[in-house]
Amino acid sequence: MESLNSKIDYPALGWDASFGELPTPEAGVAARVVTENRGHFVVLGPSGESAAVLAGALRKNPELRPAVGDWVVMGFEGCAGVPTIHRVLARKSKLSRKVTGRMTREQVVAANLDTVFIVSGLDGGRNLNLRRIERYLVFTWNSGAVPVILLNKADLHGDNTAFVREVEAVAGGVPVQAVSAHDGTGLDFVRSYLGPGRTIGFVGSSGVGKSALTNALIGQVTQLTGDVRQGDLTGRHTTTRRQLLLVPGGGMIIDTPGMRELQLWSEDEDLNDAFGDIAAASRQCRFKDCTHTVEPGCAVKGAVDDGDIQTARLESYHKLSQEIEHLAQRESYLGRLEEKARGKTFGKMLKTFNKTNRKQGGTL
Ligand SMILES: Nc1nc2c(ncn2[C@@H]2O[C@H](COP(=O)(O)OP(=O)(O)OP(=O)(O)O)[C@@H](O)[C@H]2O)c(=O)[nH]1
Ligand SMILES: [Mg+2]
Ligand SMILES: [Zn+2]
Repeated sequence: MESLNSKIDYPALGWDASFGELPTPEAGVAARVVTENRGHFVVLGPSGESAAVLAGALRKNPELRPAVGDWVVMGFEGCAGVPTIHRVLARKSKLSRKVTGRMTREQVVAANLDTVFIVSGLDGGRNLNLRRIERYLVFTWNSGAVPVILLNKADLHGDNTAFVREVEAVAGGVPVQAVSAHDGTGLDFVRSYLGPGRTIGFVGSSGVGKSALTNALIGQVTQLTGDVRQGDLTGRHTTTRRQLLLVPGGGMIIDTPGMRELQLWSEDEDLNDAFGDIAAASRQCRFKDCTHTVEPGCAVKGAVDDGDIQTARLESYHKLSQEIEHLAQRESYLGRLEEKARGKTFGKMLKTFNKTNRKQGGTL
């Protein structure tokens, strides 16, 4: 029997050697997650786009669940021929944040991206927030995908050089490009990251124009944008679901809803990637474990005094650093709790075992 897997152009959809061999027909069919809505998935597989459901094991464990952009293996044994997703293949990159609220859990925003575009809007000062860009850089460096910064709505100004320079100062070498979804400025730059098999993603606050850029690159209105005001949309995010879309010339875009609150799921390493200037200066601090707050001989504070690093940037670094440390503490605390709980369950098991055994004349 010819494998169903051979009927689609997997490489064009982003499949590469890092995902291993395509599954044999007996093992299932590989497909890519296009979107998800309350446990209902849409995947792109050999029969085009289709609905898919999760196998029980994945439904029960949030950590095993697929995200948009994931490659999954599905079977057709389920009810009425709806494919069942059995497992998620190891990701080559993943954009993760902490779930909102008090829970300490990872939420995978999108998977298997090659490039993540951090989008800001040039409409008024409110959206060009350097501190927010720094936060998004730490978020993106963690993903394993390459970050690029886009300043959208360039059509609102004659000359955007000053904006680009201002952002370059906090970008740590990440490219910064002024673009416009409306007049097409800079779109060729974005297109240079697309092409068969390449997946890009747009992240950033609500209203910066992620969906407008998506539409401009696809060449037709696929995504609803903020100017389409339907009574019940007012005051809410226009895009409500993450979605993978095919670009006619090759490549894919994952459009995401703006995040009201981006809580990090990152590590110190990501912070150093995003704050290369501070990381470099810190190597000259007198103390190896310098916190760049009160220590004498702190080269980072020296750089601030010299005007090489802005005070606001160092403050931003401290804030994000504390957030990452707090997250690490919560994680290890929860890990310890879990261990304890497991220990307790084991203790209980042992007790029951010994009780039954005693009755039968022996203990462990
Ligand atoms: N002037 C100008 N306006 C733009 C541009 N791109 C987007 N807009 C406008 O900005 C508003 C928001 O655009 P969207 O594409 O919906 O923004 P979004 O980032 O997708 O927002 P969410 O889906 O809510 O996260 C709309 O009114 C767009 O018309 C641009 O390049 N220039
Ligand atoms: Mg949108
Ligand atoms: Zn220091």
